[in-house]
Amino acid sequence: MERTFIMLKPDAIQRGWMGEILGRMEVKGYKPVAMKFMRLPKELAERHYGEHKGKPFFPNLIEYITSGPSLVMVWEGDGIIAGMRTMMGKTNPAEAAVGTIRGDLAQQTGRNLIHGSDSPESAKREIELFFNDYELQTWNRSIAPWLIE
Ligand code: D4T
Repeated sequence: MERTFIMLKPDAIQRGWMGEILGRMEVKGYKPVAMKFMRLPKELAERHYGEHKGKPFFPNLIEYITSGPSLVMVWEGDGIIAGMRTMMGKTNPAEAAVGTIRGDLAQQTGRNLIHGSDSPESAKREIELFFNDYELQTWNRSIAPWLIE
């Protein structure tokens, strides 16, 4: 089963959208494996967004992402990396489809509520950046056969 790294960014917390967003993931049948509520230290934020270092939006991105607590998580599901990217919608919420998290709940790229890994390689890197092995829960739920054949 595939795992992905998901982060509800400080605007999602400030705006009170944790329950709404987690609810969408739960009703889809995805399974939480780890969660931490934390304000990202600057160094961790810069490592997470290392690929964007030097771009014009980088300083604002780091300021925003370290401005308050985020909810960092690992979720598991069949094809969840692509599935979560679809559920999140395009990076720019103005272009994100109605029905997606960003399309429904956000307006600007710099306040786009949520991050999700974009590939298996990113997922592995990001999960290892934020979590130790002992923080990742391996568990099964009794309804699993009604979700995965
Ligand atoms: P994240 O990584 O936050 O899930 O966003 P995406 O994976 O959807 O998009 P990304 O890596 O291209 O961008 C990372 C992060 O930078 C912000 N950003 C991006 C910005 O403020 N201005 C921009 O022009 C771009 C491209 C938003 C998300």
